[in-house]
Amino acid sequence: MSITRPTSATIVAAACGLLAGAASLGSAELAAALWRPQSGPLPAVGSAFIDLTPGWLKDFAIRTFGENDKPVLLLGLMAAVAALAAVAGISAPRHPRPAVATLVGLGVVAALAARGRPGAGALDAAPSLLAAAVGALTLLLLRRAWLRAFTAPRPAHRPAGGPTPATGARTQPALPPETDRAETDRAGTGTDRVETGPATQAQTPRAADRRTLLLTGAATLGLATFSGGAGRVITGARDSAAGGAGLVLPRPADPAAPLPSGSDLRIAGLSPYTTPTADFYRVDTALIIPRVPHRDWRLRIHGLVDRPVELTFDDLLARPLAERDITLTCVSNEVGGPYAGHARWLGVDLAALLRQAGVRSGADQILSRSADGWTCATPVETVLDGRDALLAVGMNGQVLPPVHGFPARMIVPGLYGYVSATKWVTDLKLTRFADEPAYWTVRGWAERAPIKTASRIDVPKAFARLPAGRLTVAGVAWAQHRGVDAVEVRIDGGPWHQARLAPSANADTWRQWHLDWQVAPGEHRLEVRATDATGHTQPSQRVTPFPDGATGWHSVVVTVR
Ligand SMILES: Nc1nc2c(c(=O)[nH]1)N[C@H]1C(S)=C(S)[C@@H](COP(=O)(O)O)O[C@H]1N2
Ligand SMILES: [Mo]
Repeated sequence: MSITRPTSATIVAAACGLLAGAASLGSAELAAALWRPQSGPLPAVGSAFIDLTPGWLKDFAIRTFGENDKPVLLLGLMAAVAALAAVAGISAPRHPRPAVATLVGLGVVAALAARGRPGAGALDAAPSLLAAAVGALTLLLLRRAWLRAFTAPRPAHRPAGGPTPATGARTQPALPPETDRAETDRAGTGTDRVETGPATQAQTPRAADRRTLLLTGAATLGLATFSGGAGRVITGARDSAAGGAGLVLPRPADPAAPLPSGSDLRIAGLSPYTTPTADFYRVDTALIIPRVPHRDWRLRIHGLVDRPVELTFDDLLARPLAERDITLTCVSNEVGGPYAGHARWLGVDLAALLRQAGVRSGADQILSRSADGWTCATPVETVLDGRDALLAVGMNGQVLPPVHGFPARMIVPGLYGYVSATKWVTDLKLTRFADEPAYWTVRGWAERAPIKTASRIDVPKAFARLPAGRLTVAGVAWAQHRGVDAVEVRIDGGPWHQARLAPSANADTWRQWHLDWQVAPGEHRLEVRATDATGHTQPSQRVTPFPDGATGWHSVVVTVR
């Protein structure tokens, strides 16, 4: 078998497939925008994929692509659809049924995925079914145009007394093999031109067929761009309307004290004490950020309670708001990793809300649920033990941004995000751990997950090349709700040296630290470890984030010249 260059006929056929795929996705985008953006075929399949991927693959994606894992997944899905659509286009002339079945099949799979999302109804399948129909229809239309343009012209189109076909293939009803087709095409065009005569008669039958194909293609492209673009515009308008723009939050009844002076050492390259909201890490399973207009938002507190509660956003704002400094950390953070951030949160006292509902003695778990169906299991006792657990509506002096959970999210100091920090929260059910596992517990992550004591070197950066002399080593350390008591640094495995600790707002936040050093030229390895207020020092043993958080000392290697 030899590899031959694809003929122009084949390339045009592939383009027809791609156009059908684009029209299909474009129309689905518009339909989904009119209904629910999450119901679109790509988000639906992508979300199902996220929920179904085994932990190792998810870990790989997070390690490799970081916070770009979602765009990478969407691009991958689009590439897969494009490839299948192109193949469908190429096979359509001779095998129309499998080609159409490919596009319809994709749409049906997407429809099933959309229907199967948490909280989805029958209508959620509609955009994908529309995609299937539009894909099939446009592929068939383009196929018909392609056949006319690239195979034997129908005798009816020939001028009376027209030329005898140059080859037998021209009158053959069955499709010739690809190579013949291209030859026929070339021969045909040549013959037509010779016979056309006056330049004013521009359209030979063959050229007319080509023009029809081009127009059909252009119309399909127009449909794809218009519907896709309109879908985008509608979704964008809805998103900004639902994002709480113009919403003004009440002043806190219980404001946070000003940050202690010196809590931010302001060393270049060191993470600022308060993470600017725009730089705050984001971790969630949402391919499309849930948009819940605050006027429609409701929070239900039910399950093992004496008095089920339902709150509107106004009810929430009518309660006294507290402002608290709390550092959030993700369990998936590797040693030295970026998934920790500090913010000043504004919210209502979560414990008071639960007490109002009256938690029954049997309940040991708060199963919180987000607008997109994600679930999270928080131990009841951690919320009721007096710590500053919040139902937060504000972050760093502003309304909670959509990516961080607008209209409301949970924040519980001392617990990793996956067991405490439900964004877009709409439901709190008091249950038992033994009865109802949450999203990540089902996938093997620990049921209980207090944040482990950790420290990170921010300055110097790994593999930095530095001038000899005084070297500043600086970073952050956290042990939320216990507090960091000491940070030690060592160089090249030597003795540990106490770093200077900056003050922090409270034990629920991280602390900055730094240490100055005289270093000799050469390659050096810097290591850090923290000790929390219970006297526990970070162990050297490296453990992966799964199933309850990484351990080990962060180290960086630098070269001093
Ligand atoms: N609805 C919802 N809330 C969620 C998650 C999620 O996937 N869905 N992820 C949690 C995890 S694992 C973490 S670490 C924090 C991160 O919060 P952030 O994105 O605001 O930094 O949100 C938590 N809340
Ligand atoms: Mo997380």
